[in-house]
Amino acid sequence: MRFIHSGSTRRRMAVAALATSAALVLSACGGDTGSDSGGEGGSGSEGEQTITFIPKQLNNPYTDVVLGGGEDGASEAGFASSEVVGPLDASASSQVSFINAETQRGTNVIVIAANDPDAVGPALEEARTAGAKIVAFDSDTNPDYRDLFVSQVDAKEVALIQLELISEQIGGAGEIAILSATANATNQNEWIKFMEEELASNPDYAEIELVAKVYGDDDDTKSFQEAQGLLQAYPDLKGIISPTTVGIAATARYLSTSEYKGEVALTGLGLPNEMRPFVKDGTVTEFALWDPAQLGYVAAFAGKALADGDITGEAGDTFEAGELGEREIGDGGIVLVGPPTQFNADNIDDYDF
Ligand code: RAM
Repeated sequence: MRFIHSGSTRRRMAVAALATSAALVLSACGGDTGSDSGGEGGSGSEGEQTITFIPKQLNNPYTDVVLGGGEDGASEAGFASSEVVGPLDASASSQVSFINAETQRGTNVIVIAANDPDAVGPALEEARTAGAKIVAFDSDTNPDYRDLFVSQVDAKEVALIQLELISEQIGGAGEIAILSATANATNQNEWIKFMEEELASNPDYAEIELVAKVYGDDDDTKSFQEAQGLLQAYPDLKGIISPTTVGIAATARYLSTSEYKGEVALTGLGLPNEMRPFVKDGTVTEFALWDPAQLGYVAAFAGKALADGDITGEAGDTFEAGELGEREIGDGGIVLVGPPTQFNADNIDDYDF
């Protein structure tokens, strides 16, 4: 499994922690910062193209791993410069001003993990009119606003893995809750929708009841408090699914020092490095995730293929994604990265991200 965690990734974390204003711009590949592509947008010639990543938020360790891969991909794909800009919170409209700034600068490719599928729409439309190619990754925009979406894993598969894990961990019966990120996030809502459909239709889950959905906004403190609130509100709760790396880590931290440790199951999507202590101390049995670095890496190559005019984002288009090989665009303009891995006490030490 490919994994990239460069020094520059750690540098970015440090800068993000210091940032006090909404705007943050970092040059990753060196060279200029896109100013000489002025207004040409997607027409920049090969070797002069610029790419900017706009994650959901900067102060999120998951984002950091994704962008480490993005930075490597951008440099290997041949972008002249690669940058990361973005908000410090994942609220619906927090990315709009960053998109507008990239349009002004004439950035050739904008890679975005949308905090809201529609709030970013008008700004992305303006960017496209100016010539930019739009790659959504991690969390899709409304498909009208992007050229393609690089998805970690098939959304239904992500949902089903988490249900299988929680069902195993609670013996197939009892009350469960979902602790999500923000209420607007496309990826979270897609996964939750598939989980609810499966709970309602799969007889294996007939005795599992989803009693609550709460939102920690991918904020550590809020997620911790939401976890605490769930346990207070639902004394019979048997398990929590948290399909967000921030949420699962905060919930694990809460459970680990509470009377519920080992009693209330917790699974979802987590970073092995954050979850390791909670697997070792018995708070968590098993959880899942894909390799986040691959997501950024493939998105960069997809952006280059779009900017070069090699692909348009149509189903059936293919492009080379460096050391990860050829990728094909599927229905809905979706490129799958995957596969997901399940982490437990037996294998967690084999992973370093
Ligand atoms: C969080 C974010 C992100 C999601 C991961 C699993 O960091 O919500 O969008 O893909 O978790």
